[in-house]
Amino acid sequence: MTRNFANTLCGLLAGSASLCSCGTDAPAPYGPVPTPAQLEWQKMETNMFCHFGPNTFTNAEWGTGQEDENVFNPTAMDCRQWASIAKAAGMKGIIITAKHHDGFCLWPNPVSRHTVAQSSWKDGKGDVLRELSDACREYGLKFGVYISPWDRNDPAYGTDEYNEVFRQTLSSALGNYGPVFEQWFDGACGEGPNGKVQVYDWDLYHGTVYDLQPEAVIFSDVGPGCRWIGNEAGYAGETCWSTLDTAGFAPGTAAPATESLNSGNPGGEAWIPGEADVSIRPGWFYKDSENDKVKTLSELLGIYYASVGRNSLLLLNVPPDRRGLICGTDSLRLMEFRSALDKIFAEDLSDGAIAEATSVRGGSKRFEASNILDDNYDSYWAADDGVNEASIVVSLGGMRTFNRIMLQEYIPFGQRVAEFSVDVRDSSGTWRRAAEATTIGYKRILLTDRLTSDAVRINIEKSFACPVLNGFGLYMDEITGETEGWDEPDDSGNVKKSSEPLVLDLGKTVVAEGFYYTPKKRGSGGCIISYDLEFSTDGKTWTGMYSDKLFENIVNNPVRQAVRFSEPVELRYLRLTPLRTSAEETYGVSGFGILK
Ligand code: FUL
Repeated sequence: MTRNFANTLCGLLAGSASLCSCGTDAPAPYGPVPTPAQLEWQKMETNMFCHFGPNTFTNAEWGTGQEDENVFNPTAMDCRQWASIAKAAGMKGIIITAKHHDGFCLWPNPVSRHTVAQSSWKDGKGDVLRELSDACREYGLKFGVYISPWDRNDPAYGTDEYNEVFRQTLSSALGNYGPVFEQWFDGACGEGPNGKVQVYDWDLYHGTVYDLQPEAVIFSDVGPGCRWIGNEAGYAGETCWSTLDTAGFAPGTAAPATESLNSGNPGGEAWIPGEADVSIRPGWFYKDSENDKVKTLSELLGIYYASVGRNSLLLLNVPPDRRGLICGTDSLRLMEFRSALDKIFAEDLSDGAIAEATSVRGGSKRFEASNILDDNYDSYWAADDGVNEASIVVSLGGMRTFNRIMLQEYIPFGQRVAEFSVDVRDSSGTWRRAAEATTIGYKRILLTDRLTSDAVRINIEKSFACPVLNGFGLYMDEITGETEGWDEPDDSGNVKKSSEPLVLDLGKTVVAEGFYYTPKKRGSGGCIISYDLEFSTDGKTWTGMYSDKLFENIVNNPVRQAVRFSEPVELRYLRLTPLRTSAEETYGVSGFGILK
């Protein structure tokens, strides 16, 4: 009790980078560090995105701006329903598309003639921002807004005058609905109704946000609060720095390369952590036609591990339907997602463990290794200055079986670790390598095989300054289906001729519940769009499973495609024959296997 209290106090002092009176000084911060608002934001981990507007009623993804205001007419809108679902799903905040590219404002924006006030919805008296911000407050959620600078409706778009109109738009949305935790700026910049492209005045926009909402974290391709993760599929890089170099870059076409956004820049000049935005459906806006394409539980878990588990926030879009409600399919999936996460992370198998490090800063109890095992965010292990390689052995006090290893760096002192590995000790007392990785950051979750061990060794192999860790956990995920096949972790996969089928030989007959195909990153080399799939137990007699089947949306979103069979099948061989590919002569492949 006393020690924890002392730790908390020291941690708090250390967090504000002051010296502590406990003997040895806390480590000096390394490089840029998060502001208090960025730190609070990082701890939110998962938030809900709501794309809602005229597109919901026209099946469009990008409205033209010419839509009649009366198109927006939700029949039973209830933002309390959105908030209660988000809360039950464990989300910490909701971000709403207050204005998408079509320019329609979900609140009565006095500087626009294209808003809810001009619609007959609620006789022009409706205000989605009012209802949602109230609902968020009631449910203890934070409230955020997406406001697109690109405006296909505003006649001034493309002129200097528009920057002033947009400033007033921001003021009206940010000044009247209470605290806004995140301002989401899309970098899109197309032509306006006058045929002209706008030169955005980002300094003016940012200044306006900070005047009204000093605590808001501003999202864009280059921050300044947080950054786009470089894809709309919800995955951060295996390496993911919260630091980014932004000199010479701007949101939109002048953004850094998507690799930089995905991985950040080691030693980057500014603290701009990643946010992975992804929709629970193929599109961002609700469409009846996509009700059967809501992401599966295992896809959502995969996204969670690849975002929150890789030092990024997850912003999961759950678009309300034409009634103005989140539909049953989506809310049910969210509840499955939450209960799966609760189940996986319910028991930390390192509870009761003992930790010892090769270096403890100043030999002080305040920095000892066991600090990574408690639940106090501000108590941490730190090595001595100049010690950039160190190990911690966590003794579990008995054999434990797990397949997820969670680590946290104490980011108030910056992000330091660039390479690390984890070993486990098996029943014969032999240490075996379980995982090797690069960055940790606020949170890293390593996915391993099922391991049974009585001790875990964390080896920090390269750190830009003495390592500082504050969290560790071991978990068993029995829910995410195991796979067998192959995946190229570094995406060094093949490019094959379109006429060449992909054949998998598992070496023995197994029961498969589906299969997966992963194109190369960003679809390089092209990807398979439609295909035939056959299976066989002997490699001679083949049975057709699918003919001319589509990988939907694969061209825009070239990520791993997981297809579940209607019933399990016994097979040893699987043959995927491309019928149509996005590049004429070739297709890329970095993964192909079965789902079990
Ligand atoms: C993109 C937009 O163009 C999409 O419509 C969507 O809003 C997504 C979150 O950001 O850049």
